[in-house]
Amino acid sequence: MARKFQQFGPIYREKLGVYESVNIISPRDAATLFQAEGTLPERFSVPPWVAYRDFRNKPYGVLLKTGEAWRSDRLMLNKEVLSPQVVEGFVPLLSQVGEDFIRRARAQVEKSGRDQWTADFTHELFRFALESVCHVLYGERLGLLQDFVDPDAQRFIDAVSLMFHTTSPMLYLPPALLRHLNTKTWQDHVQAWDAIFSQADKCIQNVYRDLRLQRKSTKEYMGILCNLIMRDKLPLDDIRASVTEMMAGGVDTTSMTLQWAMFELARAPGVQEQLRAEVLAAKREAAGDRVKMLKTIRLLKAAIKETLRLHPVAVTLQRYTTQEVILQDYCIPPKTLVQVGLYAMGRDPEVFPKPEQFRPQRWLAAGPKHFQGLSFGFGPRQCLGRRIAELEMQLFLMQILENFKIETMRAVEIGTKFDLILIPDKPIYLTLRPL
Ligand code: HEM
Ligand code: 2DC
Repeated sequence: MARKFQQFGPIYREKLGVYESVNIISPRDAATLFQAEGTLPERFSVPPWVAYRDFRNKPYGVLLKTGEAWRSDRLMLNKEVLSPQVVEGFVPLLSQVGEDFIRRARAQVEKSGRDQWTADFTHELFRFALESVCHVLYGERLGLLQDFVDPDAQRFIDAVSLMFHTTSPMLYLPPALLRHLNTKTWQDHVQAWDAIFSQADKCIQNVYRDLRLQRKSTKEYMGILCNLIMRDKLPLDDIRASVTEMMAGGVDTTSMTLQWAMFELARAPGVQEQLRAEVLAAKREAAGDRVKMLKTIRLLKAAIKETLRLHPVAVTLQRYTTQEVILQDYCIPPKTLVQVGLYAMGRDPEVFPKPEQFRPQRWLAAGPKHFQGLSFGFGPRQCLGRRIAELEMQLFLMQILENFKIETMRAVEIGTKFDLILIPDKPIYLTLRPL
């Protein structure tokens, strides 16, 4: 897309399989698009995901619902997943998982006998991310940061990666055709979703049973699922559909972003030291209180934004226009799919001077940042897991910086690959060295 914007300018039209879209890159055009999105925004509905649910007769969660059905589910979910009061309650749960990661890292350092832990952290971070999202969803630990990993949990992780991987070759084919063609990719895709749904169902059934048998202590935070069930405002099937989506959406997204963040910090030791100084000062001032610390670590938050600028999870954001929208000298008719080239925007020198430089400070400098930080999308349809993801990543990086120096062995250039979400095109080797 970056190349096409160069060739055709900031607005171009493209045909993708059977779908047509208008692609834009400038924050100003993105602003115009989102300001006209109304109360029921719709994005491109990933056809293989829709096809699977129709094939197996599974209900849609918020990810795929549209119209009023989407809105009523989403409003209920927002209260338990995004609202500031509830979100503060996630801090102890996510810190605990982070502490376990640190403990595990120390054990690995011990084991190496070389005062360091060098590895491709992909799978460690997948387990960390699944453990984190499950702790807030179900109020329970899976124990994935121990030496023995539950094979069911590992199957879930593998299924999510396979689900993403098999989506991209079928991305622009109509749902009905996918089933009809019955390719190997489609079969793998169905298997992957089957594994995702059955594993999520087990977790959900466990919580439901504990709740019925009053085995859940009502003193501590009981988890998002429990609270949704007890509120009794959403049918159980709808709760299940959206909780399954959150469980699946919580693995590759935050873990890949954390991997990129550590990679960038390893390559920019000066920035890493600045962040560490900020975190240690915050820790002293807040006497270790994580909720307080989170209010003062501005540069760390900027570093996460900066990571997502260079390495967004979503290559584009999309909306269907509901009315005529004027972008520069183009008139876009209603019902047009418009894509904001998030990856291309993050690397556009017109928007971000010296875009190749990892410089968290740019987010704290004076000047307009209008519609520049769009990594989680925008408005009522933005990422439902945003607050969970942000907190999880902030706490993880805080704890890593307090304990380890992050280094990278070689100066290998790592590119980006489209695997439905954007991921590194080769393994990233990182070293954690105790401070
Ligand atoms: C939607 C990014 C983590 C669950 C989205 C969208 C983006 C995004 C760009 C589309 C938003 C839009 O169209 O405006 C990210 C990034 C993440 C992340 C960058 C982490 C670094 C998560 C996590 C969860 C999650 C941890 C689950 C807890 C969802 C769901 C939707 C969504 C359910 C669909 C919401 C709806 O349609 O109402 N995410 N995400 N995401 N995300 Fe995330
Ligand atoms: C993929 O052209 C490229 O957050 C397409 O947690 C346009 C498109 C549409 C929707 C995007 C998708 C892209 C990338 C992955 C996203 C998805 C919306 C939500 C999803 C960004 C850019 C993601 C990863 C969710 C996934 C939850 C799922 C596992 C149940």
